[in-house]
Amino acid sequence: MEMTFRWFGTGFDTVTLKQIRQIPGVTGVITTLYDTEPGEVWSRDKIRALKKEVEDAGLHISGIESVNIHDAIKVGTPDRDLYIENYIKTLENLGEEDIHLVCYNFMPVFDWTRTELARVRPDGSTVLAYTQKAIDSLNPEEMFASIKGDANGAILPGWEPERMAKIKELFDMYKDVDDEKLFDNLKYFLEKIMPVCNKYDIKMAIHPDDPAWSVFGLPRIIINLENIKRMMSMVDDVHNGVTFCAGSYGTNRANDLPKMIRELKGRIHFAHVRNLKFNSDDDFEEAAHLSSDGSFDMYEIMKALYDIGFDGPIRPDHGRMIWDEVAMPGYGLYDRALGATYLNGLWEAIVKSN
Ligand code: DNO
Repeated sequence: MEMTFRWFGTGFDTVTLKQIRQIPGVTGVITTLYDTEPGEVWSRDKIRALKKEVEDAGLHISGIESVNIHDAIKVGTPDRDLYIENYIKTLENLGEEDIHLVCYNFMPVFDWTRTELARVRPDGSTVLAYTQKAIDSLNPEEMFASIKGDANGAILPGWEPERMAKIKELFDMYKDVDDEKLFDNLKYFLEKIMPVCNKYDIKMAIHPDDPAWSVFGLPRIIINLENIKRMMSMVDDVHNGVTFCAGSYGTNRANDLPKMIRELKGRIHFAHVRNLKFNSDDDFEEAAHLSSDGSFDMYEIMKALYDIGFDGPIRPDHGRMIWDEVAMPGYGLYDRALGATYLNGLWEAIVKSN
């Protein structure tokens, strides 16, 4: 396992590479070209410059999160082949630059969904939170406006204002797409990209839908073990794997996280490890990473990763906003650094007791 940290790039992230370098045990970053649009080819020059910047800071790129998928591919419109070709070119360029892990998602319209970006917890920290009641009383077109006031000026991944401005159009595009269609379109995409992934040994790691159920009536497929198994077997290649995101799969309390990890042995290429605190089955908030602050047993999650011989990157996930930090919700420095340190501590104890 390698402990890593998500970094959005200079100009987009309040956290610097120097700060990341000083978190004990963190050796790599998970990053992206944040100013590219889905469907665009990532040039080798831009990838190389990003790599150099990271390496000059004494770190390395452990993976990309995300190379986003154009809606034409998810919807399956006639122009999807063009965007798949562009995706393949981007993968080639990443492969040529020795980058071998790509996290992506196949969520329609919205990426992850939260109804609050700054819920206040008893200790005065603020966290991302979700309550189904709020979704049920909201028109999807108002979703972005309802949360953006708490974004601390940051552009949230998946919630880019240009995208949100086209929200009506987006919903319209997906009106005939159900779960089956989405599975078909994912299969079509994966079949086309597997040759280049094999050539360059690029591990594709699909991120789960968050929350792990349908929101606003949109189809959502990467939500549980059964569906992941279906996804893996429809294109049975080790490069077609998953990002095991504890906080996303964990939104559905029927998902047994350690059991899922054990069953996905060999196909988890990347792990996001964080905790959630449930107030009811459909109201949760993103607690500190520590087990006792939330509802998950973080030791059991790390132990399951250890037991399957997981050797990919792990990153702490959304952190609380603490110590008066002003940053992108979920992506400040302090609480994620505490998370990394805690997860490293669990890992060391597990290693030594085995
Ligand atoms: C939220 C993230 C997601 C994730 C994408 C992957 O904080 O976990 O935005 O990066 O879904 O494509």
